[in-house]
Amino acid sequence: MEDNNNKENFLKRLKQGLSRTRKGFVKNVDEMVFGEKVISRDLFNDLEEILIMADMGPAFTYDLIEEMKECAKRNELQNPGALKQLLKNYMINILKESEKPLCIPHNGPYTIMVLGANGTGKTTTIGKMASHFSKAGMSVMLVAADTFRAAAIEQLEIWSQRVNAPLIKQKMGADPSAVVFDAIHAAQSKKSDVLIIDTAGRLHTKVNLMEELKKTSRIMGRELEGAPHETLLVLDATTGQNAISQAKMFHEEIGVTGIVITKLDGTAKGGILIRIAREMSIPIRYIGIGEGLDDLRVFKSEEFVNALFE
Ligand SMILES: Nc1nc2c(ncn2[C@@H]2O[C@H](COP(=O)(O)OP(=O)(O)OP(=O)(O)O)[C@@H](O)[C@H]2O)c(=O)[nH]1
Ligand SMILES: [Mg+2]
Repeated sequence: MEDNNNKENFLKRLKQGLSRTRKGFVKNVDEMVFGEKVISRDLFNDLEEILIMADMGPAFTYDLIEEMKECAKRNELQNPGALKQLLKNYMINILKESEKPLCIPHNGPYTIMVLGANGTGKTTTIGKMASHFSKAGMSVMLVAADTFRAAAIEQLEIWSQRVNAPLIKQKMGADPSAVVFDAIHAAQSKKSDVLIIDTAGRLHTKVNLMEELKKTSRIMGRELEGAPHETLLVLDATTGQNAISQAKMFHEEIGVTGIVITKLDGTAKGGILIRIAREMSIPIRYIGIGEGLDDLRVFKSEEFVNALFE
């Protein structure tokens, strides 16, 4: 995943993946900026509208425009091009705060409980992460704790075969806490480095879902100190504002330690990363830009912003 050839390929795909966000945002900024000769009040108004449309969020937009006005007053914005550079730097600075890659220690099993609303990409992300960790030389075990749907267990099983990682499962309808109980003991006896737990995105009610996730997390902590070491929330970028509400809800209920943002390839709402970074102080661990095994990337702020602007 990290060698040069792969890196180049990924950057190409990242740029391609972000093309819809770029078209809806950077292109507008470019048109606005090149259409103007001087920095004017209208320019700020136009920029404000573009930022809001790209889902950057009102807080970020307000701060940025204020900062730009200050710079303009100090004559630091000589031309609209300088304004674009300022925007880019501002985005990188905000996103940098959220750039804290997962660091897996050697004294495993390191347990990652994956949460998220239905269809956000949990199971797919788990498959990609398992492949990423295996390539880095770690032994990975997967856990089918989404026992609500038979298809969910089968889907994870396909990934487990694809990435050659053992799967711990029980029948549909089994208690997820019982599945993770087994899994933790299996991972300890097999000396697995990483244990990744897939959970349900939907139950009969939201209250049931939250209670079940809390219980699963509690049982893990009881069986293994510090577990789950990472509570990883998967958000679908195409859902824009909804992703923010989900982040707030899961964080309040369960406590989230890391975020993955998927489907950046299918949306013009890439600005959602800015909102997450600005409004939630939770690290963004990975971004997803496609359905394939290699379409997951450790989040790097500068790489992301550069890919967006190039
Ligand atoms: N384009 C694109 N599709 C993705 C990405 N990640 C996941 N998907 C697709 O999104 C769909 C749902 O993914 P799943 O992994 O099944 O989602 P889930 O959260 O496990 O869903 P439930 O188990 O039903 O809650 C699948 O068709 C995936 O292939 C991504 O980064 N880009
Ligand atoms: Mg799933």
